[in-house]
Amino acid sequence: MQPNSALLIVDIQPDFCSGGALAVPGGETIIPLVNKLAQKFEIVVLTQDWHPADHISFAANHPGRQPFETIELPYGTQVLWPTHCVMDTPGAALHPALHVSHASLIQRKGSHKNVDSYSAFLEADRTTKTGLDGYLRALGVEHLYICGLATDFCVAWTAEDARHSGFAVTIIEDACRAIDLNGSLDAAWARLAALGVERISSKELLAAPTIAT
Ligand code: VGL
Ligand code: ZN
Repeated sequence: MQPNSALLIVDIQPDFCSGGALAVPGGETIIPLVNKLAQKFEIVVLTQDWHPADHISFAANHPGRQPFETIELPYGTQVLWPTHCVMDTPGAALHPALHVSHASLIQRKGSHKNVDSYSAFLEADRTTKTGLDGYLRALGVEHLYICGLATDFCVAWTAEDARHSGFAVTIIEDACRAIDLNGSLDAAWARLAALGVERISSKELLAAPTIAT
């Protein structure tokens, strides 16, 4: 691989896997592949969805509201989720089957009570930065490969913001799984294509002697 490429592994946590609070269908099935892909990269960053129990994105914190309904917040429309990835609970841990010891950074997100953060770069108010942009730039990263959960939310929003920040972005399609809520997966792919986000299969990536940048 070229040192100006990095792998970003999004939200592989028990709450997004079978039996979890916000299970993404087949979420855990990508983990062996993600472990293998990570070996191709010198620079690997993990993200971790990490909410306080009173987080604004939880339906349980809006009396009379049900999970998967939407509400309007000062920063826009917010999907109300089942309570998930509450900081310091087992469901919020990095998944125990994930073996990426050489990852240099764990970027947490969604920790501010009043704002969600699907993106690993910019919170849902579209103003508050996580700092990930500066970290990657300081390492000389120009091309981001992204995999993880969920394709249509945290992977997609992260990929969009990465493009807006000027990175080349490639999503490793079969190393992701989607929630697919009311057509969210098709909508996400359309937005990503319009921004010039590339898609690649893990087979293609693993076969490449070096990663083209
Ligand atoms: C996610 C919904 C709420 C994700 C996180 O990781 O895609 N989705 N929080
Ligand atoms: Zn969340």
